[in-house]
Amino acid sequence: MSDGTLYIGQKRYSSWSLRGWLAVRLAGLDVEEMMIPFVRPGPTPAIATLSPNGLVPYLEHQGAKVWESLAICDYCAEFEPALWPADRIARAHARSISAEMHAGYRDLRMAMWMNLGRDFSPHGRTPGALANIARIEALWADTRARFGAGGPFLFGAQFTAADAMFAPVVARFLGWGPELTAESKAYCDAVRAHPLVAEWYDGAAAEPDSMLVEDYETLK
Ligand SMILES: N[C@@H](CCC(=O)N[C@@H](CS)C(=O)NCC(=O)O)C(=O)O
Repeated sequence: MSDGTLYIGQKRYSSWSLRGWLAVRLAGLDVEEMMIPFVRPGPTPAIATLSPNGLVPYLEHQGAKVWESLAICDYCAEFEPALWPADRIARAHARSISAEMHAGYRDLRMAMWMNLGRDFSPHGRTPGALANIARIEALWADTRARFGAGGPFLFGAQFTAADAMFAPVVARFLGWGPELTAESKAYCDAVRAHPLVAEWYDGAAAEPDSMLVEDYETLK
């Protein structure tokens, strides 16, 4: 008997689910994974009626109900404090960049949606998406320069909640191939090689064709 359920969308498409799933797995919570495939046009009725904000990821764990990926990261950090950097100043930075991710980059998200099974390069380079990418690259470079010594992730050797929050951005970059600095590419490669990220990609590849969503398979 597990301690609860993590509700997610298709691994191929659900960028926010990836964040919540990584946090839950990094914290080692013993929860069932329940996938509710998106239907289009949305919202997906089974998700809309289940989760308080009508969205996934949504976590039920030991009586707690947690929605919004950043809140799931914080909840998971109660069980695995290393999800955030131990140092106060690094932790403040990690929370700030994670909150910025959570609240922003809408142009990037609209122009370069996550589809782990497609190579959409060289499309999606709208002015807004490129502006978001420039900001993300600057933020990654600054974070790595200040806190990343000793490992390939944003805060060094430890894959933190901040890396979980940016993992879907990495997936978008790998799928749409925008021009990136060598440093950004190295960070993307490190995230893609993380065993949990690799496990998510494997799960996406194993999803049946019946879960494909035409809207996310074709360029607009
Ligand atoms: N801010 C939310 C965003 C969650 C979100 O937008 N989830 C999308 C999927 S990635 C969703 O559930 N969509 C419902 C639908 O498409 O029917 C979070 O951080 O969890």
